[in-house]
Amino acid sequence: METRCINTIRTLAMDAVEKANSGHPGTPMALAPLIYTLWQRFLRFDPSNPLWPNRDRFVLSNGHASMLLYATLHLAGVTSVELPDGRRAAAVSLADIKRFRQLGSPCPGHPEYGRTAGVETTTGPLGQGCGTSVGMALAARWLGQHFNRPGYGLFDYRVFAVCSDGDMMEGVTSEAASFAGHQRLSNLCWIYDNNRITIEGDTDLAFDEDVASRFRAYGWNVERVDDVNDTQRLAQAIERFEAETDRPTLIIVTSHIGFGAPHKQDTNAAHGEALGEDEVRLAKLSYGWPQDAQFFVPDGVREQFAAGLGERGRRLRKAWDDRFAAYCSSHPRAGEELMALQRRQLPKDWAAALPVFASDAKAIATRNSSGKVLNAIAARYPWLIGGAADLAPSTKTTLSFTGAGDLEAASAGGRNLHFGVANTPWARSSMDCRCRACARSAPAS
Ligand SMILES: Cc1ncc(C[n+]2csc(CCOP(=O)(O)OP(=O)(O)O)c2C)c(N)n1
Repeated sequence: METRCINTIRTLAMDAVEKANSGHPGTPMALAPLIYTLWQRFLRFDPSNPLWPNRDRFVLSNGHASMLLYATLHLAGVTSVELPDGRRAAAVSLADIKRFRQLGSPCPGHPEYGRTAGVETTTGPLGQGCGTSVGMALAARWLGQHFNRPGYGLFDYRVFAVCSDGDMMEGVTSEAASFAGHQRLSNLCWIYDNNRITIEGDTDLAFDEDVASRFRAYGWNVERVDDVNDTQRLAQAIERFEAETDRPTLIIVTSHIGFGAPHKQDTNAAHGEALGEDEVRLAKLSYGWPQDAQFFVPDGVREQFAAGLGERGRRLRKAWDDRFAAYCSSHPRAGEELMALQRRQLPKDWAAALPVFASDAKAIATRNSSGKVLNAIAARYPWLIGGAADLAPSTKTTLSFTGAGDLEAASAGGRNLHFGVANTPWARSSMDCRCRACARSAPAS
């Protein structure tokens, strides 16, 4: 049944790319065993409630392999918005998969946050998902530190990001990984698809660094799995990640792009275009699949996901809901705060102590007035966290009120984030980004 589920992901991806005559079949074909193992055996995620606050986050940083995620969201029965009769529609139906890459489809070429339930962040520009995942892991730890109370462990979710050779080449990935190591984010797991193929050909063209040594130097735990089809080894590596307590984990997995396609496996021809009818048939033959069937989901596959991921996620989410209800009785203020955060509402009194500056000849530098305003707001806005790329003394963005503190591994509930001299698209990612883009794309709950 495991093989059947994995091959269903592979063939749905191949068929969707074939129908669209555009997209990336090779990496979903290669990584199907990985996503199956991770989601089915480990991910704490309730398909019937994809916004449950303590869910594990899954990020596909190599967003071009989007069919890997869409096929899984479909088979796992992830639901989206609530219909008028209380039922919930599928986040990705089989009909949606048949409309892969078409205008308005929940299955765009690259995953887009806010368009498809179960897509935790927009990816496509390589490196971006890696970076964002660091912000997510930092947020998870902050939430735990801020909201957990004795007897009420509300937040302990993990963040998994799948990344590719291209991600590893991108500079932002290095910045984010270095910072994650510094912050000792043991709730963060990256899984690197080491297939040694990019668009122009073999990675030898441009990339011979020792990735494992680089990440060890960043302070990460590094695991290796020599064959992505060995789901036992994959599971063991993920278990070792789960046992880590003070450093992030990188799992380097060797895979074969276009796995099973006799003429295209291990070549860049499997990267970014439809395989072609004949090659698809031959790949299906190699899986023992009916060659003429398209978008075929065999009996038992959806049920298998429901019995594994679905059952585990439902149980965990329900236990969390009960715990949160009790938490709200014992700690009503914190409970309200958490609800406001989830709803992206500002605290009621956030503007109660705003300073007023006289408009007179004795001017005050705007960075100084800005710093005072920021502090006046932040003192009443517990989840306002920030930093300034090593410039806080200059930009006056340090939060200096009593209890603000630094956000470090040893003080994970702090408010000042020292992220160094970094480019930081990743720092903008955590739990309550209020930029226009995020506000626009907030998923319907
Ligand atoms: C920042 C950025 N530059 C370039 C691209 C275009 N692009 C898409 S995939 C890719 C590389 C593909 O190689 P790899 O990352 O190893 O993915 P795989 O072929 O294994 O799926 C490139 C250069 C991109 N998506 N993002």
